[in-house]
Amino acid sequence: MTNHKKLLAWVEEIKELCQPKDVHWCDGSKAEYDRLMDQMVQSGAAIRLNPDLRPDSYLFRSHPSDVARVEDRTFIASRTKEEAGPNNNWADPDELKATLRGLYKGCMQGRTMYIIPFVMSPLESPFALIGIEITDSPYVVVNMRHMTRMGTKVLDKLGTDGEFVPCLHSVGAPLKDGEADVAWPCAPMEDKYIAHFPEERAIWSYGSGYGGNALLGKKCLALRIASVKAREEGWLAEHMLILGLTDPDGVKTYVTAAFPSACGKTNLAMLVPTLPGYEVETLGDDIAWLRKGEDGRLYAINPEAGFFGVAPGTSYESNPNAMRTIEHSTIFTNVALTDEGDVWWEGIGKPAPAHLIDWQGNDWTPDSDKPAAHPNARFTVSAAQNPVIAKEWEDPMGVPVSAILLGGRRPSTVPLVLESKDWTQGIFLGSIMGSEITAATISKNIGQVRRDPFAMLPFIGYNMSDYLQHWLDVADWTTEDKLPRIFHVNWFLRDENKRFMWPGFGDNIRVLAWAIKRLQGKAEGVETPLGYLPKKDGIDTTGLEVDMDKLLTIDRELWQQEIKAIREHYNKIPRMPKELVTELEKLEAELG
Ligand code: GTP
Ligand code: SPV
Ligand code: MN
Repeated sequence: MTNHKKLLAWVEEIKELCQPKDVHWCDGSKAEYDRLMDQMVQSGAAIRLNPDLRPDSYLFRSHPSDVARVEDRTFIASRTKEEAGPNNNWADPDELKATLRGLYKGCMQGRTMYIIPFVMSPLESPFALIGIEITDSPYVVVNMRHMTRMGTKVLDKLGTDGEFVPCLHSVGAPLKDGEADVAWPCAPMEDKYIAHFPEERAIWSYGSGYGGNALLGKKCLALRIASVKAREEGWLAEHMLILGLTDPDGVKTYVTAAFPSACGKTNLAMLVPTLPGYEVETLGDDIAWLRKGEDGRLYAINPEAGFFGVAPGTSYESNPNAMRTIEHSTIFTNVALTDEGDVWWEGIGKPAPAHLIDWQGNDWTPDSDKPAAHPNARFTVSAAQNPVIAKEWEDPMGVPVSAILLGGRRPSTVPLVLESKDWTQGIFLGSIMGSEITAATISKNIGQVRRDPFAMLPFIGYNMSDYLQHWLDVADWTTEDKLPRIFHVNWFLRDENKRFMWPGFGDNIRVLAWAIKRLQGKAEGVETPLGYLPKKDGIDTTGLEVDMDKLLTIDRELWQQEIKAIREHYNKIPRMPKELVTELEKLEAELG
């Protein structure tokens, strides 16, 4: 097992606090995974899907109150409120710990405490961050096996005194003697806490079993804690996909893209181009860590090992590579179950069968007025199963990035694509990013546009003004020619009938192709106050019926309203970096 004194002492402390019925150190093996799945099928927590249709795959249904990240219950407990910033819920670390200790006391009674040694980034990467998640959820264990590199090999790497981030998780549902368990134990909303202690680099999560609330390597460690570390050490931890794009000349370019939750990262990362001669390969679909390499360029690495992807809308037409990835050995959560024992969801590309069991376990027919799958239903699967995974995706040093895309869901105002004139304007475009809120977070305001700088609003572990300054400072790390170029995209413009004006998905290659041509000096841009737009025929639309005039407009009236909204957003962030305020003033003078 381990002789790591600090780890053993911590495990002992948590055992005493949480009082589990027993303790299991996870070795990360497939045998262990299978055993846990068998137990969960036995207990009714999991359903084994029909092995002829979906081999080695399982369905879980969460409690209806525990279906997504809980931003209102997520806390950054830095020493001061100022360090957490206006973008975070702050709590005094000592007070929060006292509250949480009260909740953790005896919280694992009747349950097994699992110890999951895991690493974010390939084990051998010099940038790897090791975490130890203690959890009372076997569902978390099996998900972590797909999403991270985990098990004994991580303990070996940790040795007797290696550094690790302690990640404590409980579903917050102790079992009394003889009390039967429920399929998805969790605590009521007001008792849920996703707590981060950035100074001491610790994560304490209580009361939720779902996604980023519970798989603590992902948003909690690889983004919130990592972003704090990154700022101190001079790198970036970002909510970005990483893809490799080979053009018809055989030139391969690496691109990252920051889109908010449920805004198209997984889809773009696996895109099947509709333009001949182009090829896209995946390196990551959700998180990128960016560092300066020896040659002065920015290198991106995906710290994760799997995909926790949105199921609804995923079909052989929209995202064939995701569909192939999840043909076997996949965990599904909150999708619908067919009578044959396979999965179904809205937008899977097949009409709904006459009968299904919906995500809450109830009978469902096409007459039902509720969706059969929850809008934030997800699949968990190992990235290695993706047929277009890049062979270099586990390169311990990462890949050099030539372009960064920013984007969100904007039904109007923001054109299909823009290129920033320079780094500062690019960071400005990142700072004003807006997007409709999606079902990836529990919110009363789904569909409303909110400002989500760099798609990191829920994931920056410190003050947003310092975060934006950190992005501006990247310009001082290297020379301008080595910095990635920054583009802003919007796949989600709608016409007066609320229909999408851009086909999206595989056709997004047409925008990527323009971006690559810009890098190569092969496409002209039309200068606007917001950056360069493509020329009228700059984007290859062969075979499409689209209104490029509308897709590439900067409407003055809409932008006057937009600038007011941006001003309000800026006013809510004290200490906004001066360079960005100057950018806004320029825009106000030119468009306002
Ligand atoms: P997270 O995992 O929450 O971070 O989401 P993500 O950014 O990876 O989003 P994902 O690719 O899973 O897409 C979310 C939803 O948007 C799915 O229902 C997709 O079908 C839909 N979507 C993705 N790309 C496009 C696009 O180009 N156009 C349109 N109209 N919808 C898209
Ligand atoms: C997101 O919400 O951005 C996700 C899903 O990628 S979760 O892991 O729940 O954060
Ligand atoms: Mn995400």
